[in-house]
Formats: sequence, structure tokens, C-alpha cells
Amino acid sequence: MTRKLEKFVDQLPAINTIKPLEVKNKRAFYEIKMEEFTQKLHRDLEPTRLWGYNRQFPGPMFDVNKGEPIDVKWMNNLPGKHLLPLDESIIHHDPEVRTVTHLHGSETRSDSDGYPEAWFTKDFKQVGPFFKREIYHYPNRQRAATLWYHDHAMGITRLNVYAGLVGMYIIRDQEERRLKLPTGDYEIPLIITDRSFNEDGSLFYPSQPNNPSRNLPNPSIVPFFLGDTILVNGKVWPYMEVEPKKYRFRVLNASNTRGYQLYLDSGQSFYQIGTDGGLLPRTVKLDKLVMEPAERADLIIDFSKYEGKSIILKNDLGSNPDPNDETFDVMQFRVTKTLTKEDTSKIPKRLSTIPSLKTGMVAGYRNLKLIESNDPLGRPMPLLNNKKWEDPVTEKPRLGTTEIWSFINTMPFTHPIHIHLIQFQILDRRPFDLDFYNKTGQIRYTGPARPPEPNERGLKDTVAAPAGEVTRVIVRFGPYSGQYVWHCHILEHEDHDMMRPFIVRE
Ligand SMILES: [Cu+2]
Repeated sequence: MTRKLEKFVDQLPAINTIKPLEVKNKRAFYEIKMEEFTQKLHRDLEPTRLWGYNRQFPGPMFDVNKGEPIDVKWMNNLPGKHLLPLDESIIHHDPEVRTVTHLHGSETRSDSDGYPEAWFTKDFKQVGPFFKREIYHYPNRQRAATLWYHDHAMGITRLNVYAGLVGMYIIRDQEERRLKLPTGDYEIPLIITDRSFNEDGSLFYPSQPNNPSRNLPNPSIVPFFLGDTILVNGKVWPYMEVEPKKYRFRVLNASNTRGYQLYLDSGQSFYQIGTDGGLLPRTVKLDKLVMEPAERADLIIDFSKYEGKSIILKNDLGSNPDPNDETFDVMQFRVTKTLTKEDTSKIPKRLSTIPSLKTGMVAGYRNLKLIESNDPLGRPMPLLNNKKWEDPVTEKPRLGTTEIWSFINTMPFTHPIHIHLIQFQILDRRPFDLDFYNKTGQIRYTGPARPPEPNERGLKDTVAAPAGEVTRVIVRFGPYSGQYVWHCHILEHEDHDMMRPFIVRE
């Protein structure tokens, strides 16, 4: 779709940190406006019309301390017409432009969690049935972590996020500060997204699936979306000039569907120190890193032996058949800056202690099947436990109890499963015979359970549930009761009923 764009001609944009509007009784208050604007995404592209927080894509970064709660007023100042094709057959779009912000990975009360039906329009003139408050409250009581915020409005999350409504949110704490990790100019957020563009520079998002097998409405939701162009921090295939020293990168996959397997073409290893919910117990040395949508990786890359060299951050997962697809490249590092001062930062071996949830009592076990089905128009519609969004709530864990959830993926591809409110621990993954399952509906294991990968042994809020495997996570439900959601984080799936409410009971 996109014409050939030259790589590594634009500098990686720095992401600014948002300042509070005011601080009252030690509590910071922020305002963020969602607006339409244009932004130059590549040297040779016309400015692109986008939706963003405070007229930026990605939005400004929150940088807060553990124990310091904040309030945020998210305001919808978007035009009345949507930027992208709206499918009337999955949800009625009245009003068209609805927004609600979810702080992904945060432990937040349900009235500030961004429930999909808590959406609101410009000046809160119209609101969804679950709308409770204009100002969201974030307690920031959890450990230091790389969180992110993004739109979550019912039935149009894929479009609102694709239009640009994403941003990063960092919580810091003392434990992490003691580690002497690279900081300041040497700590860089990298928000990776894929997009496609029309000739005029506007965003391309398909209004129908390729080769629809029957008469579908136009627009009609697509079963997945893979852009042919990779952006980091809102620039197409950018480059970044670095000093020959260690850098910390907070990497977020904010793409709709695309997963990445990242590596450096210099052949060098890198180090993962944190995951979704904060620091890992130990540093993990990696040659390749898989990131499904919504996952975060806190990385250290050491450029000290690469003075004068250019290094490309590559991706070897999921390129699409389009000949313009160049998604095997992500960005470039140029080790061309002179070392300003001696690098005293560390890559500690031991990072943190994460108490295991396995030692406590387990109050419940749930088998949750990820199942392919079809909607009334014959389109693929993967579901959770064969239930649609509208079906009555079936998952009702009790506040403060621990449960084991088994995601049984009977489909031929990975789904990244996200649970709101909590950070969980991955127990294991176990393969089963998918053909046998499809014939009989029975699970027959074909191998032993595998423990999580070393870089998954921290707190997670999103887990890759691979095809033909049972992925088990252990969850302690709290610290708040209320109604939340869990869903696949492939946004095209989430919008088409691969999302379910759950209730944490008192
Ligand atoms: Cu999915």
C-alpha cells in the first residue's frame, strides 16, 4: 500500500514528559486533550492526519513515583466524524466518536480503569452506560513498571488506537533507583507500531478484508491488520545517534496485531531487566526477543564496543505477502556520538524479589478456551469460552483470592491475553493435539508443561497464549473489587467479541 519510503532518514523523536497542571495537597492533577492534528511521520510523506493525546503521536509520557497518586482529566476534543472506516455491523456508532482511556497494567479502581462502555464524547455531552467520572484517579501503589495508556472504547478500540491514541506511563521506585541503571539521556522509550499509508500521506486502514468470500458490508471489520511500515515513537524507520555506552530502552509493542521478534544485526546480545509489571528477578541475556501486542520489555543495550558502527534493530516475525512489506527492519542505532563521560551504569545480575503466588492457597481454577467461531455474516470471530461480550458475566473471582486461569488456545495462531486490574505470574505452557481436539473436543497433551521463559518470570499483565497450547497463569484478584475486562490484545479480535467482562466480588 505504502510507496517505498527510505529507511533511517529521520531521527528518533524524543518523547516529552507531561507536567501536571497543578499540585494540590501533594496530589498532581493533569489534563490531557485528545485532538485531531497532523504530524510528519517521514521525510518524504506529507503530514499525516492523526488523533493523539495533546496533539502528539505517541502521546506525552507520564513519569511518576510509586506512592504518589495522580488525577487525570482525559478530554475528548476530537471532531464529530471518525477518521477511519466504521463497521456498522458489529456495533451501532451513535455517537461516532467515543473515547475512554485505559492505563494498561495499572492497579486502578474500576471507575478509573477505562471500561469500554464508560466512553464519552466531546465535553462529556454523551457518555456510555458505564461512565462514572470525568477525572480518573491512579493510585500508583504498585512497584516500578513500564505501563502505557491507550483508548479502549467499545467496538472502535482498533481504530482509535490506530489513529494514534497511545502513550507511555512510567512508575519509579526506590528499589529500582538503587540499581544504578542507565538513566536521564540514556533511558529511552521505544514505542513500536506498524502502519500503512495512502499516497497522500494519510493513514490507510482497510475498510474490508482482502478478497471477502461473500457479500460483506462496507466498511466491514478485518480479522487482523498488519501495516507494511514500522514506526518507532511516531517516525517511520528512524535512526538514533548514541554514545558508545549502555542505554536503557523501555520497549512497548503498541501495534494492533503485529508481533515482533527483535534482534540486533551486529549479532550482539542485549539484556532484559524488566517486563510488563516491572523488574525481573534476574537479568536475562538475550539474542532475540519476542513481543506480542501490548507487551513491554525493559532492555539494556551496551554500545561500548561498537564505536562508529551502525546497528539495525531487526524483526524476523510475521512479514506479510505485500511486496512493499519491509517490516524486517525496525530502526537503526548509530554509535557516532562521543562519550561525554565515563559510563558508571550497571547491568546488575540480581534485580528484584518477586514473591511467588504458588505458595498460597488457590481458590479457583478456570478453563478458558480461545475458540474460533463465525459471526452471522460468516466472518471469523474468535471468542473466549464461546461467549460474546453481551453474555452474562461468568468470571467472578472473590476479592483477595488467588485463582489459576488456563487459556486453552484451539486456534492456529498466538493470542496475547490481557487481564485488567492485576499483574499475574505465568505458571507454564503445555502443548496438546490440536487435530485430535478439533475432531473430538478433548485435550490430549503431547508433551510436558514448560515453565515460562526466563524473561517472563516477572509480573505480567499480557501473556502470549500460543496455538495448540494450554497457557496457565496464577492471579491474585485485588486490591479493588468491581467490574473489569479481560481480552485478546489483538485489537481486531478485541473489537469483535474476543473480550469479556469479569467481576471481582467483595
Ligand atoms: Cu486474538
